[in-house]
Amino acid sequence: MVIVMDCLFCKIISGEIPSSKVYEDESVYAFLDIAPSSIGHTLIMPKKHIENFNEMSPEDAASFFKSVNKIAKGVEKGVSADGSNIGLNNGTVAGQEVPHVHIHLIPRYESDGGGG
Ligand code: DGP
Repeated sequence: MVIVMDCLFCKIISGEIPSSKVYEDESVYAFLDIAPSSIGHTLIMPKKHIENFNEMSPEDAASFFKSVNKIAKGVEKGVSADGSNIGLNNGTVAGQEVPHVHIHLIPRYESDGGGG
């Protein structure tokens, strides 16, 4: 596994910076966003340091999205969500603030009014 010690999310993976862990296996780490857009807003990232989606190999992307699929279903069920927004800010110009690729899983609820 590649850990880059000046990377905020690598520090979260290593435990140097605490986080509210949602899920972890040998290749993926998921944790609650510090500034949640909804209850259960979860960030899902590969443990391997990859700055953005374009730098992922097709094999790593396929494996990562398999994990995202599993975690999204688990989180939605766990927080009794009615749906979710699943997104990835790819590059600074797209709003990516942390240069370690991650998915935003934002649970949505009938009571939140729906829509964007
Ligand atoms: P993005 O803009 O797509 O790079 O999203 C970065 C997200 O990371 C943003 O929603 C806030 C979250 N975040 C930033 N720093 C921390 C932190 O130290 N802990 C946690 N749990 N989340 C963080």
